[in-house]
Amino acid sequence: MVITEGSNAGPNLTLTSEHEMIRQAARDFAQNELVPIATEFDESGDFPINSIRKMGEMGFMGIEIPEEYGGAGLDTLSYVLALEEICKADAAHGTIMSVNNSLFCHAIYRFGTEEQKAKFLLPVASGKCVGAYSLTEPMSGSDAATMRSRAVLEGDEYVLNGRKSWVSSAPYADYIIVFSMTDPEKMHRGITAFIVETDQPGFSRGKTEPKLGIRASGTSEILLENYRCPVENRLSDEGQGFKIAMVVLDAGRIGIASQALGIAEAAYEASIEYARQREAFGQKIGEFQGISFKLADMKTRIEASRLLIYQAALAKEKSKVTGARYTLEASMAKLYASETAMFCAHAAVQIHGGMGYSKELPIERYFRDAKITEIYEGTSEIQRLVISRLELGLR
Ligand code: COS
Repeated sequence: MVITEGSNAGPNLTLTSEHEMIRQAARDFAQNELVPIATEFDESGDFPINSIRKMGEMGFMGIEIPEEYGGAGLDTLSYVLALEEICKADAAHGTIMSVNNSLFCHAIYRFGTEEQKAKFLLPVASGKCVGAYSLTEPMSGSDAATMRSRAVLEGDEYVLNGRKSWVSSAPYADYIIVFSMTDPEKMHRGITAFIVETDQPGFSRGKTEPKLGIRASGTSEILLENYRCPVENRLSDEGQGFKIAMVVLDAGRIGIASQALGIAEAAYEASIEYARQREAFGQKIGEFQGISFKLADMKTRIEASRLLIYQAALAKEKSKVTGARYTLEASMAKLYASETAMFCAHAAVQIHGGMGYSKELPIERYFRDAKITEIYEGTSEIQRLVISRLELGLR
């Protein structure tokens, strides 16, 4: 992205021609391939494996991973631009893409050994296999350090036992990064990350969640019953799991912010179109201030979200060189963009009136899909906690 001196309206933030090309490629793919199937998959709740495979062929499943490890070798801005376009068409595809890129590939690329990269990153970043991430448990959500699952070292294998919940992509995932307690007395410093292969004995899937939105993204429990994980599949050292989980969630939150932006834009564009056409009391409804002010607020919040997301993407890019954390930027982007998605989807339903409530239009889907962005990968309350602690110097 190039930042130049601009008009009275402020600096011009101009995308490079390469970024424009990536955005256009993602937009064309999303509008041509995903828009036509989004409603069908939302209704069935089936995992859209065929279109996910196509996204892999397009390089969307490991955008920031170097080509030698199966990825597209692009930067974070390319990732957020592509993800926004995918989510504008269908947020469920976006969830699968975000989890694959931010939570699985990023974790293995950043913390994995060369052997782990060859075995797990290459197939997942290229989109041939699906990756997932599992931190949450039935009694451990926001309070991630209180997990009950256990991993006990026996010879050169860890024996994993426990129940993990709300694992996105789990019904289809080939590999899942699972966080488990190796030393409960050490609390968060006793958590370790493991790469679990879902075709091995001791691994099974529990109930699939009947969700309000992003219904095609596939979310289930996973059960580990004496699952034997070879030491070479441990990600980084014992006790590093909580830090890995948090570092990876920083990347994930930029992804969810981009997803939220895509949903907000879809809701906004449909609303503008409707407000231009629909008439009431002898005029276009967009001419009523009650509607036009809603549209103004939607647009303003969308553009503010975009700036926060680009700022977070640039901070992440910089961190590849400096190693500096971008927790603050990621949390602010996620908080603001997800609340913008909810605001815009809510306004879009209202602007469309009865048609906004009908399954004949995708507006009600945007409304259902938007809600999760305020919940997963850290609720809005957790983002406020993270931001305020950092600003107050408490962490
Ligand atoms: N990057 C690197 N390190 C981080 C970090 C980050 N973003 N956030 C925390 N840490 C480190 C801290 O530096 C601290 O390190 P030390 O062990 O060296 O002291 C350690 O992790 C513990 O941090 P903290 O004391 O802040 O942990 P808390 O238990 O208070 O919890 C919150 C922190 C609540 C922010 C964390 O548990 C969280 O993000 N929860 C939400 C989890 C979530 O998003 N779940 C959804 C899962 S995916 S659907």
